[in-house]
Amino acid sequence: MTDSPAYTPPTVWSWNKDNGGRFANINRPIAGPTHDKDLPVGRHPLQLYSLATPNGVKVTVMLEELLALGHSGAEYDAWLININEGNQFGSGFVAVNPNSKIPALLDRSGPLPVRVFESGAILLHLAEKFGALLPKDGPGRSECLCWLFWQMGSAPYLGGGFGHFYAYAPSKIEYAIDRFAMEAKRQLDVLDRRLAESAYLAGPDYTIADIAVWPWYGALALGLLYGAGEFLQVQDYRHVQRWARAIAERPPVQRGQRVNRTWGESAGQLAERHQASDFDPRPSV
Ligand SMILES: N[C@@H](CCC(=O)N[C@@H](CS)C(=O)NCC(=O)O)C(=O)O
Repeated sequence: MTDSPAYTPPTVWSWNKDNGGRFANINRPIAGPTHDKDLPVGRHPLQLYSLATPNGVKVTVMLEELLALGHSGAEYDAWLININEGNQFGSGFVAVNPNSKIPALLDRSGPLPVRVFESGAILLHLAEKFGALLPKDGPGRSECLCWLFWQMGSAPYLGGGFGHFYAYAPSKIEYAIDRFAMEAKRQLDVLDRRLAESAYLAGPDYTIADIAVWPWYGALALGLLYGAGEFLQVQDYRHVQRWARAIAERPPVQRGQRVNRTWGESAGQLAERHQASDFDPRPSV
């Protein structure tokens, strides 16, 4: 292993605002709003405040899947929260998610608005509200919730661990990349073994467990995350590959990936979504 520059932590940690990391302008050690800013509200009962990162895509895919199943009550307004510009620290956003992270949902369909934050909680809220994409009872439900919560606990090692040190950290630290590459590969193997015995994570049917896991591990397997496909030899996880490709072909998944996306090919971008026709191709000017 190559040596990293020696660092001895001081007795008491202090905030170095100039540490130069990719997210140095938004990361801070305190919670709460930094500025007053109300959130916009559209005409649908479901108001989503998000960005098309893997955590955001889980929710837009879920909403597009529900609409495709005929649940018209899942119509939604998706508003863009630009986390690189600190929109997640506006007072209105913090009122919906005190953790200042996308995605955040305001369900205004009842007498009082209900706030829902944490993507796993949002998927569960929507699945229960519409009675869809979550087995009602029995072992299938339990299996679905296990994989949903597995994702919530595991992905920070992939994103905040492997992805951060492999792609974003200001210097390449061999120890950190090794540690988290090992964990990312172990997680891919966990999924591969499960998908060797089952078409989808919870059993024979596609559920919110797949919707939660796919934007992270499906994207990783398809070589779309951190440019790390070759490094992690993702093609070796054959069952994950089969599952990832099948889900990528679903039209609601393709629509959901476009919502609140402001980078990449222009045909793949839809900064805000307020109705189904927003996906229609725009006439070129
Ligand atoms: N556990 C949360 C994680 C959400 C999360 O980490 N969101 C990121 C984007 S993927 C974010 O908003 N980051 C902004 C920040 O950290 O200031 C969830 O699943 O909803």
